[in-house]
Amino acid sequence: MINEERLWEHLEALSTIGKQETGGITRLSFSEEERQAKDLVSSWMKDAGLTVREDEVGNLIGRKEGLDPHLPVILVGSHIDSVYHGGNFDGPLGVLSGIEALQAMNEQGMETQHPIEVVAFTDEEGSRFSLGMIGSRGMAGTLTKEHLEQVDKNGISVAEAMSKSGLDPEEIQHARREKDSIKAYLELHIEQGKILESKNLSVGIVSGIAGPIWQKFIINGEAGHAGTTPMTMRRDPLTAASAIIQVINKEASKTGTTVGTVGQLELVPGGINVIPERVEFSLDLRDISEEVRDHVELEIATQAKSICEQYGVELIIEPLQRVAPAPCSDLVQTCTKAACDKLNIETMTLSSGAGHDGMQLTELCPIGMIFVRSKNGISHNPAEWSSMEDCKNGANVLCQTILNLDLK
Ligand code: HGY
Ligand code: MN
Ligand code: MN
Ligand code: MN
Repeated sequence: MINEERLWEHLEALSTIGKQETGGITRLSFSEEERQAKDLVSSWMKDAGLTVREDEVGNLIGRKEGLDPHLPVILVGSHIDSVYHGGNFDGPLGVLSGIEALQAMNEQGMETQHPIEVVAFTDEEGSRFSLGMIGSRGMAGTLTKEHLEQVDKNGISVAEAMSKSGLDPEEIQHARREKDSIKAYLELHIEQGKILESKNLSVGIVSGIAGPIWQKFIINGEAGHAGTTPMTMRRDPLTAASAIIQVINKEASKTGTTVGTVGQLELVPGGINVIPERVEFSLDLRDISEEVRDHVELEIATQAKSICEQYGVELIIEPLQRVAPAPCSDLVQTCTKAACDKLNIETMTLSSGAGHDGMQLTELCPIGMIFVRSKNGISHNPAEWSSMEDCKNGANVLCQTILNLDLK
């Protein structure tokens, strides 16, 4: 059905944009690299025979008309922005497989009743503004003015970055889709974990997506002279922070399903002979159960407060994002299973620890995901890799699932 050589060539070509000398890809939202990537992907959408547009929040959308234009859209896609020093497949596999599926349909003269769209969502990762999923929030109509005020590490806001890339932040509400305008959203993505590999399976069907809480912990203490300040007379925020980070690790490890990560840490002023004045670190806390996740969050916050009292330092916990875990719809899972059966591809159902754009669309339409095996489960790392065979299987399942959804 799909042309795996062409898909592989596109994956390799896209992976050259944002390539870092030190390895991996850094392609941040509203950056020059992302603009180049969008131009390249847009040209492939046109080659596939799709009409191409960019919506008011920068989502790049390719559309294949259906025989009945009044029917809701079947939406597929993913993202082409990356984390710092990320891999070649996280995001691009879903966008390029969507284009490849529609190109194969057009080349083989396959018509569908529903119009089909493939989208490259803006800023899924959140690497630049510590928010994430800006494009899918825009499509869901949940992107707020506050979101647009969030700044990157150079103090540039989302709104400014949007304006610089030719978008008008005042127009974002026009990206919103009406509830009955999308029949279903389906994303092909690498698993970014080890389960499919451990079962020697190429493709998986996602049952649900764990919900992330992102917070910034700010601890204010008192800068001082490393040599003249006795240990008993310090208000050292870094000592408190290190105790809190141990609590995060302990509490998140207790449930067996929760994951807690401190990915960013900054201290001020950062002198070798200066007791720090302030420490900031991030918390990424997830679980497939919202109740379990929120309980762990409370545990961490309670213990963090008492640690800071003990060290005589001030604690501020700044919320960055909070996304509820998202179930994948039976409709999409059933259509995906039927596609695997038709293609004779053995599969399994598994949950996603990683967040994805579909989480923002659950109020708009049923969502579903297809996973492709990740070598050693590695992702958000230059060593991220999936085989051409597995990518071909995933893209064929995506194509067949679209056709199955079209008959529903
Ligand atoms: O953070 C995530 O789970 C995803 O890679 N954006
Ligand atoms: Mn991703
Ligand atoms: Mn990612
Ligand atoms: Mn995603």
